[in-house]
Amino acid sequence: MSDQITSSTPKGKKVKKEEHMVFGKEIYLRWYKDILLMRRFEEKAGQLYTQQKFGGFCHLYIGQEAILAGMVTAMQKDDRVITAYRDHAHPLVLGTPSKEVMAELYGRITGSSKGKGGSMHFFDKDRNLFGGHGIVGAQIAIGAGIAFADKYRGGDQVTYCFMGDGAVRQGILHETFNMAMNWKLPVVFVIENNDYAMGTSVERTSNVHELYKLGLSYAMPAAPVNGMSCEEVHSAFTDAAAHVRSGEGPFLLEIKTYRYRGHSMSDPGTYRSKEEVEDYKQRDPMETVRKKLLMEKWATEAQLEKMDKEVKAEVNDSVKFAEESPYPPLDELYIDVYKQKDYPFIKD
Ligand SMILES: Cc1ncc(C[n+]2csc(CCOP(=O)(O)OP(=O)(O)O)c2C)c(N)n1
Ligand SMILES: [Mg+2]
Repeated sequence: MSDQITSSTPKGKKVKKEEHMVFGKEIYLRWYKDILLMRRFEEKAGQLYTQQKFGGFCHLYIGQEAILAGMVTAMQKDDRVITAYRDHAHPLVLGTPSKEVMAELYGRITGSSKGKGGSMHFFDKDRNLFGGHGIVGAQIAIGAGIAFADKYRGGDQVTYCFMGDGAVRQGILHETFNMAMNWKLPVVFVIENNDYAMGTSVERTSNVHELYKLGLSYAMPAAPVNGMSCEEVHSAFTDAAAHVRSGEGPFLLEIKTYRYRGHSMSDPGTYRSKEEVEDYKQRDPMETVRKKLLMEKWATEAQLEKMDKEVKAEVNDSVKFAEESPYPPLDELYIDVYKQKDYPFIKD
């Protein structure tokens, strides 16, 4: 476990943590493959969006991939994931076929939500992905609700509830943290602190810049994590999930990360310097994992090149699949739409 994880509750109760996790060839290869898929898929999605092949919004996750790579190797299969609108990488890493993810971006019936969700609303029931939410902070309460349902049913699943640094300034975070702690809900709250909410830096939104400290007012154990390191992310998720599964209630992770691209595709990026972006790219998780694989002789340059080619081919296939798929037919319009027959406010 990373030295950075120094969490304790305000009462001084230390959180149990795994010391000195050792990682081998298999996990590094998995991280490399997962990061490659997320990155190549989104590089392509960015190009296609610019060419107006699909519409709506498009928020890329490029730069932040170590978070999901580290999460997925630490989680149990039926754990739950919920996030905001920067959500293309989540289904990919959880195993939704890339062609279904691409078709969803294109709004086609073969997409993972039958083309009705689009870029900001990825769901996959079979892989316990509960969205994809466009209202900043909304998923914080929904994530706690999922955890409540699991606890109520007596399950041992953990919900990983992702939010941005901008979302933590929403009031709903405080109500949710309080209730989740009170009811000891099985949820890991994950702040992906990429330093900006659109063009507004963390420093400008509040006097509290160390966001993990937001948990401490609710006696929620919390820890800062280096989000450019798959090892540190994996360790942090492992420890947080173990704490939650032991019945002790929520855990808060503040994962420090960075998005290389703009907030969305229409962001001129005038709020930050080129040097700042370059500085983070020097710590790029894909490069770090690649160097480790080569240094340990767990893979050759040629093998990594082959992996990259295979991933690019998979992404190209997903584009072909999406472009050849039809749009949802008209009679799909009212299917999967929630309605309540006795809703009292409907007037004929
Ligand atoms: C309730 C609400 N207010 C404002 C917006 C507009 N908005 C969309 S994204 C965003 C910034 C959120 O930033 P952050 O939580 O840091 O996530 P990031 O984009 O960095 O992943 C804002 C203000 C919104 N979607 N919902
Ligand atoms: Mg942000």
